[in-house]
Amino acid sequence: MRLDIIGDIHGCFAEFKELTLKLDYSWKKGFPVHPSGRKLAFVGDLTDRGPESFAVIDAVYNLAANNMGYYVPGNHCNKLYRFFLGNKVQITHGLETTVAEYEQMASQKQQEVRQKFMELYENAPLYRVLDNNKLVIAHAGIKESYIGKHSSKVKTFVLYGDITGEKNPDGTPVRRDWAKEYEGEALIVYGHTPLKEVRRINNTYNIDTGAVFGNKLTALRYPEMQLLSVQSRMPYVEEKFRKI
Ligand SMILES: [Mn+2]
Repeated sequence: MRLDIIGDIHGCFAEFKELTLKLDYSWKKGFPVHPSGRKLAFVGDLTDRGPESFAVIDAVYNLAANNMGYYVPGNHCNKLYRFFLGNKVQITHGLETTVAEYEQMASQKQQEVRQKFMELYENAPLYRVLDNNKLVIAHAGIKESYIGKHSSKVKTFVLYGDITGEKNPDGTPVRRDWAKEYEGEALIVYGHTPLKEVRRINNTYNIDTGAVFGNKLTALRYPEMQLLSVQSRMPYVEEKFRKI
């Protein structure tokens, strides 16, 4: 199994396209295709804050529909899904950007993109166990004891990380450093917490390098374990980057 796993895109479609070209994919019929049949995988958080959330959804939908990509949802995907269900959600933390893009569309186009996203989301597992249990892709990571389980606890963990329910002084949720304690044999590839550089610890890789906060969008080539990035076109927002 040969994969290129992409970090949190958050509507940065231009950077995503550039990264796939750097990985030798070419775009045919609205999605990237690799000449030797490599597949793409996504750690979730396709949308919000960036300028082209629906272009990202469209490409990932096409990949998934053609069995050429693996997608797992992030917390932002979960919130957009609940918005499309008609649930009351706060249009904040970047969702306002996606909703604004959506509201600019004609109603027929709205129906089409809503349908595509909901189908993509509904067909996605909470996390992916791949390559004979050697690789797990989960948005905010996963504890070893949760692999294979699908309770609401596991859902909260893979979407939001190891949260305690408490808040930091800046209002962000307190997250425990599960990766530091991870002792499993499966490689865990995740995103969710933007970092200036990829963090590799105990067989885990956080590949969210803050594309939407002006840093870079990163791919991890599996099984080669080679990292490739492209520079973000967004303004740099220093305070969004975690120190761990
Ligand atoms: Mn996230």
